[in-house]
Amino acid sequence: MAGADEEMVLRPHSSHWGVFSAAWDKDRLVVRPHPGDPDPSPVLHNFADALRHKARIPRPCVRRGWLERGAGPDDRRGRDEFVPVAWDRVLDLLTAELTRVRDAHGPGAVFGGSYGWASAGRFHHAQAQIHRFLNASLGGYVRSVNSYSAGASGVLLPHILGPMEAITRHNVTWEQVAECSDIVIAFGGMALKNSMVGSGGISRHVERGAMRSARERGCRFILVSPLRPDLPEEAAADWVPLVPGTDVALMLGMAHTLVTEELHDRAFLDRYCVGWPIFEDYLMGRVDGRPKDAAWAAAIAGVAAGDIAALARRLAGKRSLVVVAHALQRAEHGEQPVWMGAVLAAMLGQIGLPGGGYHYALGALAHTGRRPNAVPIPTLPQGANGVRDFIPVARIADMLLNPGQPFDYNGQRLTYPHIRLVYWAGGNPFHHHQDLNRLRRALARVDTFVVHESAWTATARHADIVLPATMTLEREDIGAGPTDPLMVAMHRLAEPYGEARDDYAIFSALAERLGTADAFTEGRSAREWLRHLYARTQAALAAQGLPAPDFETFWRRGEVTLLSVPDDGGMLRAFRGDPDLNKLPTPSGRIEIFSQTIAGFGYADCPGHPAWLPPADAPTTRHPLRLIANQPATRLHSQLDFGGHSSARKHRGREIVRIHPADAARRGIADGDIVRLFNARGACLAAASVTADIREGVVQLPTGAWYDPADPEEEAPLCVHGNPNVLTRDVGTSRLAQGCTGQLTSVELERFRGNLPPIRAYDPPTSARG
Ligand code: PGD
Repeated sequence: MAGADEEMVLRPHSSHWGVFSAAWDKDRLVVRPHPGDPDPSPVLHNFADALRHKARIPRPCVRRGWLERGAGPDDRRGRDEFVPVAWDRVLDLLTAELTRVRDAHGPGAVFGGSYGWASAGRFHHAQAQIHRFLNASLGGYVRSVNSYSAGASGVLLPHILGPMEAITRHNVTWEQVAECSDIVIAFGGMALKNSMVGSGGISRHVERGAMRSARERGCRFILVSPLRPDLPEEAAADWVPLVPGTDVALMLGMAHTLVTEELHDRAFLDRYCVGWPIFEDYLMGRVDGRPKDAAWAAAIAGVAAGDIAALARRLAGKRSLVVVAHALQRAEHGEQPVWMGAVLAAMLGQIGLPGGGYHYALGALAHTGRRPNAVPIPTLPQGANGVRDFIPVARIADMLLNPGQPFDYNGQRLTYPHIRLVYWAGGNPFHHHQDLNRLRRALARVDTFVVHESAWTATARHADIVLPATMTLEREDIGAGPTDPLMVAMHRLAEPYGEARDDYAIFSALAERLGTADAFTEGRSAREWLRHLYARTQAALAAQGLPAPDFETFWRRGEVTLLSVPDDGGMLRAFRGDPDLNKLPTPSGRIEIFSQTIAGFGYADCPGHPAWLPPADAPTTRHPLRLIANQPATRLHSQLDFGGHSSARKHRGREIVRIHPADAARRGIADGDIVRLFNARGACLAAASVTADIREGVVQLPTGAWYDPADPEEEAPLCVHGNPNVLTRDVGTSRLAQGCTGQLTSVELERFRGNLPPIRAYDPPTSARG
């Protein structure tokens, strides 16, 4: 077999879940991880079957109702047939519609927020492409701010510590954990399924090895999560399976113990923080008569008071690291665990020391715990947006359903614009958004919904105009991430599927028709853009006296090594060294345990210091189970859900829901049974996996199984495949950040007794075959 491999010409490429090379062995695509990767992601195996899968979109399609009756609100979206249309005609139709909307309503009637991860290549980066096109050709668009990943923390952190990047990308590294940490407490864990992913590509998965080395040196890990797999076996963690969404209460109980036993670092709090006395009054119950002691916390978090107090004692006086996962803030009041984690770390006095202190989102992505690149990586300039309106990204359905209505965000009172046309490329809102039945109603309101996609996702099925995009393997690009040391020449590995075109080619053709081609393309072909974007990184490497091969050499070799900044702890280390010279970029220049700015906004759902705020969406008698709808292990989000690795890990075609043996027994559910999860918003099927690795009263169904309505004609159809976003709530984290709250909701679950409906999520829609 080695001989056969040697004959194959392996060509480099990259993905968000790993750098790799691939070659054709007859008609089979063989994928090999980068040889330098110590722990490659198995998700690479989703590629092989994906290229020619029936889910791919071969040609442009237009929804029959839109084609026959024209643009306008229509609840047939997602229910209608599609008509294949030739490229020239569809581009003419779309040009006319873009022109109509722009001329009649202005570019402020176009939503181009178009959230989504798309592919690793930095030139064919769908977000950059669509934003550049809308700026150049329409004069702008309504944008979205922040992300579904870090909606709450992205707004909170600058108020209390500093910019997100400084906390997540230039802070404690995995090397420091391996060498210096005595004890790491991970709220929400650091699951390898999350750190296997880094946007732009990742050449070395180091997390498992770092945790193993730390552990072998004697470092202890504590996992605070309802799910045991949230830390790998290598960490040999002590597991604290708390009630989901109660981390703040548990942290407060620990903080109370630290104060009563005088284990907190008063000198650190005085020198480096503002607002400790105000918070201490709250903590000790001087404000509301309710001390937030371990017994109080135990009743909320479902962890024994003695265990909570013991946790606090274990951390004190050591090189302790407090980690808070992204997942915790993707929930109601998601700002609070991020803030309280920082306060707990401040009380322990280790912030800014090697391997100690606070690291929000360590292990939540491959970007974190690394050293940032000291040279710029390629990015496609997006031009200037002439529209001022924006929404926090997860407020899309609110915006479409409530044009002209006010909403709060980060101290501002804003107004939802009236959107006529939604244009999406490189994202899947029917994967990423909450309460999908509400999203369907919202998208029915617009005049036109345009989607570029490589496969028939539910988002494509709800569009009016579907333009087939190439997938990454079908084009050349440059892969690079902000904290990965390799820049990769992504070679083309396959011809485009059917009539699929690159997003760049589609936007270029539209720009040509709109008379804006020069502004959009600047006269460059895709290959010329790669050369152009490469030149900036090359010049920066040369300026540092480092190897800076010309483009041809880079392309031939397949990669170039970038320069990383030193492992110096970044902003927090410098601040610790001299807090007067190296003030934090907060209003006080210190860590804000109390924020006068946030308090001044007057938001009851986000007061001026971290606090325990009970969730409105608590379990009820009808929906007694807490559902954790987290990131999947078998794919990135919904990408390549039809690929071999993802498909093989389903059961009878359904996504797996994990349930505790006691909860399963109570409902007469056995391992492998098909179950129905339901609440007031919707219902879906999944296959039960009965396991003691989950806290009793909690079920876990990952995101990413493509939405598959049994009968799309229904208002709230059963998803037969297992997309948890039919169940989640579409509300913001708070009036401060308005982040996504998809991580947690309440459900009931029962054995499904009917005939099992077929999975049709990957079948092309009616009339679009061939
Ligand atoms: P992806 O599946 O990555 O999900 O949401 P996101 O929309 O990013 O979607 C990317 C889409 O882009 C895919 O359909 C893919 O086919 C398409 N695509 C890839 N390359 C190209 C290209 O070059 N051109 C075009 N036109 N299309 C392309 C992810 C989002 O989900 C995120 S980041 C998070 S953190 C959230 N997590 C949760 C969660 O934990 N729980 C819930 N309930 N919901 C969540 N939603 C969020």
